[in-house]
Amino acid sequence: MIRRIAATRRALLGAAALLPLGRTARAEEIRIGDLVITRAWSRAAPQGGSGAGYLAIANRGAAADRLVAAASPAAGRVELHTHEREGEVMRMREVPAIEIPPGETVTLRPGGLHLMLIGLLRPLHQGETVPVTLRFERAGEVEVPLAIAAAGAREPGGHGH
Ligand SMILES: [Cu+2]
Repeated sequence: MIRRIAATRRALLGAAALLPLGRTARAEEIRIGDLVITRAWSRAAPQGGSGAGYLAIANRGAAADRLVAAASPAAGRVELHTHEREGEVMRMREVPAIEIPPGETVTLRPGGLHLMLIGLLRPLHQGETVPVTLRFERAGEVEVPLAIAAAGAREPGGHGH
């Protein structure tokens, strides 16, 4: 079941890569179990650096789920991060999991919860997509293409500073 979903996702990802970015970013909705994932995006970043991953996860089910791990063929590793205030500055901190309560939508966004793609094995180019595999405690694994926006963008499809 999980494998079949992954294969379907891969096929869709191949097709999505041929579409203009804006259309891809809006149309993309990924379902796995009770979860619906939308607005999956990233930002342009150089090889060897770090990239970020953002997305909205809606839990349409009656049971809580948790995002417990993520990975990408484009990065050495992917961590789950949050931002927290430390005196006057905001710092990033790794978290072991991200809770997805039933009936709620959790949004990973700049300045808040996010995926951290550490040690990029290739540059992230604006207009392309980068695949990330998310592992949920209940729903299982799903591959999600992140649409790459400009460096410094604050929203999917957004421009830089
Ligand atoms: Cu981070």
